[in-house]
Amino acid sequence: MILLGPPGAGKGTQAELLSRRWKLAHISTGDLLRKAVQAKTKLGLQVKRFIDGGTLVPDDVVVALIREKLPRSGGFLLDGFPRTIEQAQALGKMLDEEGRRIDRVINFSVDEGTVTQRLMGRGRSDDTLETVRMRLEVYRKETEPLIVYYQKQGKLRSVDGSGTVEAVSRAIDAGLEGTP
Ligand code: B4P
Repeated sequence: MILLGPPGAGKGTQAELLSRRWKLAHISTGDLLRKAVQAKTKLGLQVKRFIDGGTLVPDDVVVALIREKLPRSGGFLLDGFPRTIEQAQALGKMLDEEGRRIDRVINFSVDEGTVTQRLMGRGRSDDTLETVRMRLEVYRKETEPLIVYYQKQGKLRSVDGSGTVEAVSRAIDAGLEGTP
């Protein structure tokens, strides 16, 4: 399963709940990249400026990270990946080679005012107003086209992400009904 949506849409929040309920491995590229930055690993030093500036880490770096972290068997939940068409194509190819596939893509629709307010309230180091604006612009340009990409594959379920954590969780459950 993939969670798709603008920054601050609640992907990370719902991923925690979903991965527990559906017993899926939870892979958050944002968390993995932030941990690498904190630990000052080679990867961390390479990606810090992208995260701090609110732009995307280059596709080849993130795809290599996913290749390393994707469990070889069992279900998984991707939170914050893919974020570009190139990343989605690389993921599709990777899974095809292993005879696996993405079953569902949950798209969180939330307006920009709401996500900005949430992120400003969180106060992570990349949650400044300037960076949030940049992340939203990058989302519109690079990530939003994935909605149509997965819609065409018949995998997309859109949920209203603007309610409470519980309301969004219920909307996801309803959207997943009938999922094999
Ligand atoms: P991410 O870590 O993916 O961060 P995000 O999009 O800001 O957060 P998310 O949508 O998960 O929101 P959350 O649940 O935390 O990315 C950070 C950076 O990493 C990117 O800018 C980029 O540089 C890099 N990166 C990551 N993946 C990449 C990729 N694939 N390619 C390239 N670069 C990549 O919720 C936000 C806040 O809202 C929280 O405080 C939460 O408590 C609150 N909240 C959540 N749901 C709520 C609700 N229903 N009501 C009220 N508040 C809510």
